[in-house]
Amino acid sequence: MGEKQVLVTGACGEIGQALVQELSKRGAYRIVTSDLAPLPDSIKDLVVEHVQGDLVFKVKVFYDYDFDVIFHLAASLSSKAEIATEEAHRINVEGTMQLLMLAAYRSEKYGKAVKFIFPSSIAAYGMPNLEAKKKAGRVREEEWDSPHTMYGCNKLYCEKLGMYYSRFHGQKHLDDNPPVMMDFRALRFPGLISAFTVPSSGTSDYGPEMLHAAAQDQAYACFVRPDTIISFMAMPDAIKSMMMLMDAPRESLTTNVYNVAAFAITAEEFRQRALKAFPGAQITFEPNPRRQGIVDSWPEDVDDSRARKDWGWTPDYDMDHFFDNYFLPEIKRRYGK
Ligand code: AKB
Repeated sequence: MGEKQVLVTGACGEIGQALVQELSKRGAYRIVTSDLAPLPDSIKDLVVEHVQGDLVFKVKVFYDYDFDVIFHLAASLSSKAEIATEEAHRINVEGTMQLLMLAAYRSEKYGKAVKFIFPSSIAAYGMPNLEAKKKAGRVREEEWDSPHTMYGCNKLYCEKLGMYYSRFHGQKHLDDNPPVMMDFRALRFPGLISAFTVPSSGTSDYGPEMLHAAAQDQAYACFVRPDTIISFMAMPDAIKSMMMLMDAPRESLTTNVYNVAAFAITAEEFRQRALKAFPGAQITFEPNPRRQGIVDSWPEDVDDSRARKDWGWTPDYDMDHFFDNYFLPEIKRRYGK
């Protein structure tokens, strides 16, 4: 089988770098990337072409490319999006819309369904208060979909746009010979943690920030309360889920949007794990009301049984395995401990 042509937007971000490395390791992809920034050294040599700049304006460059798969990762994350709402809307919604239109156009014109893999997020949910959050426990895809943040609204709306372009665009599905439609597949990720990169501008960042700070003997003031709980996932599992969803036969998919989960953990549990690994770690709690409010509106955990049933999803890393066999060994190596 020949090489598949893949576009990865937001390639310089945490998910982008890890995804490009995985695609390159697999070896059957011609990887094109885009981002506002130049490519970092970690992936520079793995990519055949990088288009630098604002996707909203750059997307026209891609109209002649025969992409098999588009991973659309470029986004303004939740904390930043809450401050710069208009910019977030432009990046998160207009950028996505432009790319969906491209995928829909290419699919219909050339009769080949472009796969569009879209990382959505637990930010698409909105729990009205802590009592409801505790009572709800693990939430399903169709529950509690009233996000409290600009970023969450953007993600939820773009899921709907993806469904529209892949199923109903132009209402041509009602024709006798409907055209080939693009193939939209979204994953709702929890907070992600990489041992190799540190996140920025998100609100689940307190978990990875705390651990990376502890490993470098830096004091860390956590911006949420100790009892704050949401689900997290190891970056290798996030990449695994994207590859599995990409590979899943279309007939096996019963929906366009899938939760994926690994382990729910409190901020205090993060602190205890950090102290166990780095006994001198200085971790305090100084909750920021706005960021606390955002995390409190996200569910404790998500129900990913639909992904498990439809495409065999299961994470490799539960909480113990994540700390003992991925994060701590890698991070100790990274910071020379
Ligand atoms: C963020 O904090 O904005 C993201 C997310 C949970 O979607 N990491």
